Amino acid sequence: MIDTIVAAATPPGRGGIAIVRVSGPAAPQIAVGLMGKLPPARVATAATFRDDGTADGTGEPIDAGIALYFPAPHSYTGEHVLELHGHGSPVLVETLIGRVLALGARRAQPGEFTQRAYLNGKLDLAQAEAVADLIDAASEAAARAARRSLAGEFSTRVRDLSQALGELRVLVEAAIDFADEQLDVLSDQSLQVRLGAASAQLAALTAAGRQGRLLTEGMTVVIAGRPNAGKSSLLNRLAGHDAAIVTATPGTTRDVLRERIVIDGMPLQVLDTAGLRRATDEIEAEGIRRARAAMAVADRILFVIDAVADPAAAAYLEQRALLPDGVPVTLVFNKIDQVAATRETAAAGGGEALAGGAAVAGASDVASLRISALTGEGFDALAEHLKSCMGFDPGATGALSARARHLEALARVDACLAAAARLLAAHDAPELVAEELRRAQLALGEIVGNESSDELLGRIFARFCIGK
Ligand SMILES: Nc1nc2c(ncn2[C@@H]2O[C@H](COP(=O)(O)OP(=O)(O)O)[C@@H](O)[C@H]2O)c(=O)[nH]1
Ligand SMILES: [Mg+2]
Repeated sequence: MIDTIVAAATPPGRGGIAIVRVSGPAAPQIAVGLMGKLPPARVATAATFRDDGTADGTGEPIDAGIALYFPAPHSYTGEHVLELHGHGSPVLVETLIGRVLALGARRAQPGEFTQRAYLNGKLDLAQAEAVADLIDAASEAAARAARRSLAGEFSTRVRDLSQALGELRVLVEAAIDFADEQLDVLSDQSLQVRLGAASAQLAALTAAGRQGRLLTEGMTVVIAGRPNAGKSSLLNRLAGHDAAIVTATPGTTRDVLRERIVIDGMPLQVLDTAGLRRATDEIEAEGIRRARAAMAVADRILFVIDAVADPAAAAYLEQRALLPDGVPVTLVFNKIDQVAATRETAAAGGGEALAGGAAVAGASDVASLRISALTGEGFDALAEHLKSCMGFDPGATGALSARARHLEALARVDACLAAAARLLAAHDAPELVAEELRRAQLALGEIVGNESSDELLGRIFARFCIGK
């Protein structure tokens, strides 16, 4: 038995109009209990919302406003929905909700209307998520990306890709069933071509989703490095205020600090962490453990080096093996204001000081920048670097709002397709190729939330009416 839910659809506070929304099978009888009649379907109807005794018209009026009734299945949730538009007073809203509860509804959980829309097939999972992204959009570009995903563009492209992979599977499964002709089918160039096309489709989808994710969730950048390198100073300058405590005492930062900043419309979550070294106490050890956990899920690590104390980036070379795999690193040589001074002193003394960031032995694969968190030098280049390495394009028009979970699923699809391509190239084991394709489809199904393998098998048999 599905229950009936109620909640205010407008934000709390005073305003011109407040809307209370009711969804579920009891919505019609609640309408009658409240107004003495059920408003005609989809027609804005003036009504008085009354307390007890409505049926005989004696109930005390709570408010007068507009009622809208959307009979199932033609509503947002797919259930009977009743919208009550009243005066925007928090007291009236609460009284009205209280009355609806007395008439048999219960309070809705967060997101429950959209959850019901999903369960009733009004939206798929990615679209349901786009509803939240649209509401949360912090910029016009983010709203545009969410709108496109909500309209189903992202889901459609996921399904198209899934279908392409399904067709490929059909061909590969055929090779398994006809073992004698296996080589012929597998060596068919068209398989390779189709797989290549699917990979290209995936790459375009991932790129659109990445832009959208950058617009909605922003990327996460973790600042790491030795104690006293200037990590907290870097965070403070990026944030534009003193978010973190900066002192000359190593080991000052113990917990992970998060700041949200925006660079040219790209939201950024910047995390400052405890310096990486052998901890001197339990709190610092926990801080370092948290620093490593934060790095593991970062989009990029800014590894801060004290360019004066450590011009050859020994701190990085020492930590390199301990950094999480697959998270790109930028070496940030800090305190260059001091380097210049040191260099002058050294030059005066006839020597040559090492200018940090010139080249780091054995670390040619990482980007490196030179900044001064004290003076702000190099921060424009840092901002440009962050935008370009994240692939953020403020003018991008094809962005589709996507979540980390979608991109993670797309990454798994990519791995499966790469594996399938390798197997195919080796003219080997069609079962394994089919398995990779199946796993790729399952990952895609997770995004929209409704791909079942039974459905897929059904499609295979429907296409391959094998009468041989
Ligand atoms: N000269 C100079 N000093 C800096 C710079 N950045 C940080 N410092 C100093 O270095 C010390 C450690 O800075 P802090 O941000 O707390 O480093 P953290 O331990 O890595 O977080 C403080 O005394 C800062 O004032 C810089 O760019 N130039
Ligand atoms: Mg610090």
